Amino acid sequence: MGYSRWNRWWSILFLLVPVLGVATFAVSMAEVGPFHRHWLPDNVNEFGGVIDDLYYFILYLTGAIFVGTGLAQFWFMWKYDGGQHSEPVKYTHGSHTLEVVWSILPAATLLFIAIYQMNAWADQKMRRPVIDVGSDQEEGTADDVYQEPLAVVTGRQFEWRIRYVLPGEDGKTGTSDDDLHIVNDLHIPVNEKVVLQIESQDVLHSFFLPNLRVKQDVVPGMKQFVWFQANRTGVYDIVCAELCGWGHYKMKGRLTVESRSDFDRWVAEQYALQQSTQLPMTTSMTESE
Ligand SMILES: [Cu+2]
Repeated sequence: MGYSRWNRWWSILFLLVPVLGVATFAVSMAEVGPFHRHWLPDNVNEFGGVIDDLYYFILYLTGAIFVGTGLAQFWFMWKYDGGQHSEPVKYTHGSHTLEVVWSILPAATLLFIAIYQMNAWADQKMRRPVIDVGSDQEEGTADDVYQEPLAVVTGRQFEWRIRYVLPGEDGKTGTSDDDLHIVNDLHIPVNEKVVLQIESQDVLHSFFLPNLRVKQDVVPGMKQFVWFQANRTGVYDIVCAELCGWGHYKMKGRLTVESRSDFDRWVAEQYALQQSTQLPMTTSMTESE
């Protein structure tokens, strides 16, 4: 096969892919130049650091292996350049030792990550905040009393329906006429543990709060909970992270983290608004009948 100038261009082009890929990562992480603010959004969740640590740990590990194998590959191509070596290729039957080594090393690495992340998984997905450990004084047992969800968030094509579970005038939750219904606009108090109940009305969605490092698939028929503690006020995104139909791209909501007093005021305002918009409708309906 002829060793033409084109081969050199092609190899440079292919070499640019991993080089530019790694450079993009490095520049984005450094938050400079055109990639400023292209890396992870600010973490405002008290419990979100563990997710970031895990993410960076896996990124550095896989990054180092990627760069290492890339360099090794480049070195072999350069060392055994077909243009410089005219003798025919010698095929060997492989190495049993090498096979064992490169099977065991990745397996051990994956097993290590699986064990290393267990606590993060349990904290994020299993240890739902408990307000009372019960008579046995031990958390994680059957008599635990869980913190009630602040709101039920229902994903449906293509919006997030939010129902605040309020005690209302009778002081009891569960009487549905007390509840506050909102679409795509979730407000939560800052510096408090918040539990949300997540449901789907139709298909698979994924409730994703990037700034809180919360991402949970929303499965129809399942009752699921997410929890977090926001530590900075502000307005953040709620997005759907599971392709759920043609309008998936617009399934966005807004999360407002505010002080407890602002939150209480907002709830009262929205509740009053809900009552005032519902009453005339009811009246006109009865009049027309
Ligand atoms: Cu969706």
